[in-house]
Amino acid sequence: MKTVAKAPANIAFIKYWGKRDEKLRLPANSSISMNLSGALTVTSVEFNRKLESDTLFFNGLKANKGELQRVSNHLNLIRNISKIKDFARVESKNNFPKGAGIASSASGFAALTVAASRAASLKLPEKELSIIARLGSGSACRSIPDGFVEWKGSSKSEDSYAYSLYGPDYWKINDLIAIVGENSKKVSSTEGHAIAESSPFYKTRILGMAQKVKEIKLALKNRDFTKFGEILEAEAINMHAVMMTSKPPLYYWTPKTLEIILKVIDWRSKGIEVYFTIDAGPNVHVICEEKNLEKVKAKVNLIASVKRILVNRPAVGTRLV
Ligand code: 2P0
Repeated sequence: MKTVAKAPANIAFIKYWGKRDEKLRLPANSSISMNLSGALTVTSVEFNRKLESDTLFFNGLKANKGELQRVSNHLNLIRNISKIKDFARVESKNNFPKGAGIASSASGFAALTVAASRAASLKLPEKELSIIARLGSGSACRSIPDGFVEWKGSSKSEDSYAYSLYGPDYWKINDLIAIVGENSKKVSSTEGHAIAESSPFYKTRILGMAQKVKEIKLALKNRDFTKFGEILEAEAINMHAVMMTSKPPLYYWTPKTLEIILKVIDWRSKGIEVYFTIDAGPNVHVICEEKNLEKVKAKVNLIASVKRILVNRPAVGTRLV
């Protein structure tokens, strides 16, 4: 039976950078995110007795060996639980550029987890799906539940999963992704996590995370956009400071990234309430309230180095199609 699932990417307001267990993908801290309505992966999985190996297609093209291996390892988790021995044919499509710092691994492993587990006739609860997705790619666990999400850090695999804090309709805020670069990044996130600890600022960062999570959850509860924005923007800079001071240093920003950062700060000083966050890539996520969406979009559009804008609202999590 062929099963199809659709998963959103997510943007972390409090980020996951550094692991306490690399293999189990247990994060050094809890993180907070929002699912993105405009950055989706649709994945189909079909287990078939006649196949002699797993096959994987991305946007219609055969995947490379490394990608196939990571997906096969993930399918093995599901095969182990379901006792299915068949290989699978997996087809995955994104509506956003791969490796541009928009978490394609998040939506990818979330969709794969839900599609493959159902194709294997498993009916797993959301918590279980989130844990399995996490084992494929940490941030993928946050794309399983709806809307605004917390992924709990823990030293135990069974306790490190994501759950919904609020549904997608809870708060009308937007993430406009200003795309300035579509090239795949040179250093993968997995490699980046592994060297995070080499930054002299890493320990200080981690010590402050629990408090930061508490504060942003309070801002979210109060729908206090000013507090929310101030925390998420400082958090993005904090993470990038660790990235840039790792050994070797990771510079995900390009001059275009900084150009947009400065614009956002300038717009804010002129009374439009906008904030930014940045993932492991050059693109800037511009965060605003829906009442300012058109105004902000027009401003981002005027920046020559922005190739395109992906407009997102909060979205549901991963669903079978
Ligand atoms: C996040 N990122 O919280 C952070 C912010 C990028 C910057 O999670 O090794 O692809 O597969 O668990 O989840 C990207 O790292 O890493 C990421 P793995 P993942 O969204």
